Parts: sequence; structure tokens; C-alpha cells
Amino acid sequence: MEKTLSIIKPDGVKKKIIGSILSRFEISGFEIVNIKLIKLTKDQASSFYEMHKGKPFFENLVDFMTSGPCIPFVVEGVDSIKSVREMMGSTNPDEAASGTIRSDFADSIDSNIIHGSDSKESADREIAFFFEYLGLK
Ligand code: IDP
Ligand code: MG
Repeated sequence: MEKTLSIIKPDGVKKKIIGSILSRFEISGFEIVNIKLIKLTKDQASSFYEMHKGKPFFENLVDFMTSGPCIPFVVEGVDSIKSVREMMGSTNPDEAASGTIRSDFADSIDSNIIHGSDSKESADREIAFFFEYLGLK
């Protein structure tokens, strides 16, 4: 069993597909063990995505992630980090395998519906970021 951090990004909330996305995790046998709706500040979004600072898409990414509320949630299950990445599909929805969340719902690489931690180290950091540092209960 392992935990990973996923986020329904502001485009997913605006499109009213929160239920559809969460359903996929439940149907796949995962437990949602923590969840919150939050509108990030620029400082919070910049800090969450600090590994991308300096990249050409960084400012746009921070603007997008602060454009409305998002829903961070913790997914628990067997091999959840890898499985959630597979369920999401590639970063660019045009390249995402059919049946993945990004292939089915995302409009573009910079508006791609969902985040998922990419490693155990990222998952630990990202779960702590939302559910300890930001004090979300
Ligand atoms: P991931 O979300 O699939 O892990 P990352 O490389 O960690 O992808 O990038 C974080 C987010 O930054 C992506 O989900 C996407 O929204 C945005 N992003 C990444 N690369 C690009 C790009 O080349 N152009 C525009 N946005 C990008
Ligand atoms: Mg990533």
C-alpha cells in the first residue's frame, strides 16, 4: 500500500467533472483518504511547483493553478503512484493514451485537468505540502 497526491486542477473544477474524476479512482479500487477544495495563492502554487521555476511555462502554470479553486486529494492503494500516473495519461493530452483522464477531459498541455505525484519522494513532499504545511484538515 502507498499514498500519492493528486489534484483536480481548476479546469476540472470549472468543467464540473469532479465526480467523474473521483469515480475513476474509486472504481479502480483506490481509497480517497484526504481531500479539500482550495484556491491557491501565487506563492503557494509557486512553492508547490518550485522544481519548474525558470522554465518557460512556469508563470503560465502558476496563473493557471491560481485561476480558481482546485481539489488536492490523497489516494491510497497498491502501487498508487505509478497507477495514478497511468490513469492520468501523458502531460500533453494529445499524446495521452485513450481512456486516460487527460485524453478524455483535457484541452491542452497547459490546461490538463489533473496532477499526480511522480515518485515516492514527490508524493511524501506533496502530501505534506497540502495536508501538513497548509494546515488542511
Ligand atoms: P506532469 O503534470 O505530467 O507531471 P510536469 O512536467 O511535472 O508534468 O509539468 C507540470 C505541469 O506544467 C504540467 O502538468 C502542465 O500543466 C505544465 N507543463 C509542463 N510542460 C509544459 C509545456 O511544455 N508547456 C506548457 N505547460 C507545461
Ligand atoms: Mg509532474
